Amino acid sequence: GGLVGVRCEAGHDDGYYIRRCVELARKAIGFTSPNPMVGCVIVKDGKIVGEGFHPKAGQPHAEVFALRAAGNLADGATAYVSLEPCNHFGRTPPCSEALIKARVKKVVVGMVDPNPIVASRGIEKLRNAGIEVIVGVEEELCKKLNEAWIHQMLTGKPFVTLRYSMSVNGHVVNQLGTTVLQSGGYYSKLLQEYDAVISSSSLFLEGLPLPTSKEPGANQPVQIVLAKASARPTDVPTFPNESASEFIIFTEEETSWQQEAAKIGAKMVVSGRMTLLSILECCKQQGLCSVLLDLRGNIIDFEGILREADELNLFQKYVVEVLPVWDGSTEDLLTSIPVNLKVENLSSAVSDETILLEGYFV
Ligand code: AOF
Ligand code: ZN
Repeated sequence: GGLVGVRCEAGHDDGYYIRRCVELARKAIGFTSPNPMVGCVIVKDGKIVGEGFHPKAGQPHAEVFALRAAGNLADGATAYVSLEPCNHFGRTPPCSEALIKARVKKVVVGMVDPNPIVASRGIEKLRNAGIEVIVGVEEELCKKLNEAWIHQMLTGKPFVTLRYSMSVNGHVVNQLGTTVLQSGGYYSKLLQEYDAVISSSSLFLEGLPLPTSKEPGANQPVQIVLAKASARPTDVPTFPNESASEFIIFTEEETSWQQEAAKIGAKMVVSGRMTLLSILECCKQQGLCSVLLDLRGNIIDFEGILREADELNLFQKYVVEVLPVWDGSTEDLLTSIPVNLKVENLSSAVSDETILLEGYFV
């Protein structure tokens, strides 16, 4: 009888169930904005008896789906939630009350809700009802899951990611890297996470593929097109109207694009001097909380914007794809490497694999 009173199951710890919550939450990737992604698991006697995630703003929260699935088994169970249960009447009633009503014994919370209308009130409510609450399990993972939502909740500004492809010798590569748009490619997966993607009109003039996610059933970001310096008003691009995407086109002055834009139902914004701040303000007004800036096309179009972003710290994250290509001459390299190195042999040292760099601006 050494096992008496000891759980014979795998004996998963709290972290395991919160990681499962995050996995569930991600099923709604791209679809919950302006709400966060949230997952919930109900565990009774070491077994999962109910799971749920928040599918879309306006629809029930994760806890509601998990409690529904658990039914009576929620009585005396432990609820795991990647985000603190809410305690307010928003588009849906408070989850704290739903958990109390279902008679759960314990709640394990990944992270506190930064939303000022929640901010620990859900936890307080549960504790006041005599429920044991543990806070901060796999907290980093839960924060990463909703990094964009947390940023816009705390700053009131959209979360902006800068994305570009780079040659091994450090040049921005404009034409390449299109294969990553295929289903399963990192960029295709990345795009579905964002509310909007900003690109240059030269992308269309050069016939490069539209930055849309190729994942089946994916969220498609709103296409924000900047018609800038390199786009002469007479160069009217053809916008792909088979695409299900919504378009917002920014121009500094009236162009002859209106007709083409109307065909795809695009909203035209004539802004005068185009600044990233004005573009982000527009995003905010449209309820677009996360934005990906795609540097493909003509880099000149982004010059002012990049300078502004740098000065005002408008970028949060970068995703850079280093391609196994050499861009232009070997001149830059020759100035920086020992002269006895054989430059001709360098290309063979580069693998076929691309390297992905992801990081944060501080
Ligand atoms: C939860 N579980 O699954 C989510 C929560 O307008 P509402 O009613 O959907 O409320 C939105 C706010 O509720 C959102 O800003 C965030 O603070 C919280 N989201 N809370 O307990 C969930 N999605
Ligand atoms: Zn809720």
